[in-house]
Amino acid sequence: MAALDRVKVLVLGDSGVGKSSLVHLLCHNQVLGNPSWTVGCSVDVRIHDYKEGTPEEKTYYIELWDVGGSVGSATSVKSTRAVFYNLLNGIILVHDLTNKKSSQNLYRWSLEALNRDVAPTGVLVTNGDYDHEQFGDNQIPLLVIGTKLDQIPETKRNEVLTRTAFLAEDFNAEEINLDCTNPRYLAAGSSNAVKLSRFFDKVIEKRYVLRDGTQIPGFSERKRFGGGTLKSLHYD
Ligand SMILES: Nc1nc2c(ncn2[C@@H]2O[C@H](COP(=O)(O)OP(=O)(O)O)[C@@H](O)[C@H]2O)c(=O)[nH]1
Ligand SMILES: [Mg+2]
Repeated sequence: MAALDRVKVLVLGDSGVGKSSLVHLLCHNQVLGNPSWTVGCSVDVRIHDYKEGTPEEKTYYIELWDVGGSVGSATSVKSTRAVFYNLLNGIILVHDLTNKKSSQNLYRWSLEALNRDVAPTGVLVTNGDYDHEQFGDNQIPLLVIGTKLDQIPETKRNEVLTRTAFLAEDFNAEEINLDCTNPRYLAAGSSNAVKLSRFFDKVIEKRYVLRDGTQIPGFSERKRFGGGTLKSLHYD
């Protein structure tokens, strides 16, 4: 694998929402037969064609990091988990459409990963309300994925989808709702597949931009393709 041809995307959300199932589907285009409890952190890779169909097309390795655990963990556990949050390029926030709590917890997950989980009294508490400013200056691309769409009765779909649309808007993110046990939801050419591809393109485009919006010195597409300046730089 050539240096710098990979990006790191965190997959965050409560236990049981379907992260392992989703990652398996994203990386292998197959349903995960027998999901087992994720211990610690697991990483899988999706091969992505950046700017597919254009002269700039290039294959990237998208590492999907499924960190696992609970957002309500003790501070000591959270700080251990924080090592996985280094050098992240994007975040997929996963919630279970049948479980409102898992949606609410996405605020806490994202704040934790973006290193803003600071004040215990701050944004996290107030019954679902939180400070939009917290996400205003975020430069890391986010995608919100709702799982278990198949478990929502037809009569409740509109209500649930309205709720998730607001959630995605809060994160300034695109959203995809699906059933992780059915690969049809991500079929090539479907609107979900297009959204997904656009998200990964954005992650790749923004990978040299720091959290505060500044460019990492010396890192740009021009440099990368223009000369051998970065040849000796390895990322692992
Ligand atoms: N019906 C249905 N079940 C799902 C879906 N996504 C995940 N599951 C099931 O939910 C359970 C937890 O999934 P898992 O991927 O292990 O969740 P994780 O703890 O977030 O990694 C498993 O039994 C999955 O088969 C979905 O979209 N629809
Ligand atoms: Mg898991």
